[in-house]
Amino acid sequence: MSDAGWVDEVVIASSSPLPLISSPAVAYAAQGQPFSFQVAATNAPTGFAATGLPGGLGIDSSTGVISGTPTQSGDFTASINATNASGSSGGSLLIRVGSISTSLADAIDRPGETVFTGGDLPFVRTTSTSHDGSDSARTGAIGDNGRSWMAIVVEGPGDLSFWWRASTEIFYDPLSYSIDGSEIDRISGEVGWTQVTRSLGPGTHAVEWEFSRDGSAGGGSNLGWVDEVTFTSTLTPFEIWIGGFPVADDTLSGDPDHDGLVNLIEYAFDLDPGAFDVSSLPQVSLNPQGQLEVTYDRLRPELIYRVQGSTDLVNWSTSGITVTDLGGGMERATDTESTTTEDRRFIRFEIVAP
Ligand SMILES: [Ca+2]
Ligand SMILES: [Ca+2]
Ligand SMILES: [Ca+2]
Ligand SMILES: [Ca+2]
Repeated sequence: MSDAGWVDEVVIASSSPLPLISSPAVAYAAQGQPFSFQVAATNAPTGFAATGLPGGLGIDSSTGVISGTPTQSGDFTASINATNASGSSGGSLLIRVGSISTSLADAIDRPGETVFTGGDLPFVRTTSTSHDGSDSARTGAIGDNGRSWMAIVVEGPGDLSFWWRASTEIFYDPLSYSIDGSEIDRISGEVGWTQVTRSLGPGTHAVEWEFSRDGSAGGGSNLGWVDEVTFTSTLTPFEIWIGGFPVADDTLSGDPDHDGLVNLIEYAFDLDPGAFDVSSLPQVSLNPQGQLEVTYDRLRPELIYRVQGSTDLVNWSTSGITVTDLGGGMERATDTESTTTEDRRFIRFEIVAP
């Protein structure tokens, strides 16, 4: 017998990479309310699968959309899978099924926004303790080993801010907050109203507060509170506007519809950056004095609209251009040099973004 081993002709086959699940690891749903969640993955997935979904939900194996109406509340950790030509890879998705509370939306000062809550006992609106002097969201009065959570979903990028307070068993019964399923911070013991601020990146984000108690003992009121939740988008008005169009190039200087108008111009005149619509631009005409004239809506307050004249299409200047305020954001630019001194005159818009 011989203690030896051999390796010969090792071939590492090159293959395209497996799909990688890229959608959030947590989603919030309400019992009895329609739910929809897009499972997303990198590397061109062609099929999807999920097991362990809450009753009432199913996945579309070609689109990866989980939808349906959950029939029971609770926490469900589903196994999800994405497949492409190279194979498949998986991940897990926590679906917390609770309820939607409009009174909590009012309590945390996001009226009309969706607020999910659940756990052994849900959060409730209270007027007896608040930061704003009016009302706040209070954790459920859970016992040992209990959990009470509240969540909102926001569209980044933007700045999150809220106030919170705790009166619990120090260290063991924390009120925590998490972003997209990852805990960011926690408070416990006697903690007075404290403000938290945090910047969130682009995309959809879930913000969750959870009060959890361990197996024994308590402290203080055994409660936590959240108030004055704000989320301020840090997108520019242009970014919000272009986000409403399914265009590949969403930069200021892009021209994805190839109509010769860059996206900044399309934005300035509220055209469609995905369609050929040059004819919708403000039209230049001759006034009774034979002067070039254009009437336009100064639609975007952050932009500079400047009309310039030229005799040679090379040198442009605002000299001779008079602008009349027509009220309501409308203006009329008149080229007073257009007939008196020149044989040929051209006018154009210059749009300047901040
Ligand atoms: Ca409030
Ligand atoms: Ca405890
Ligand atoms: Ca264009
Ligand atoms: Ca266009």
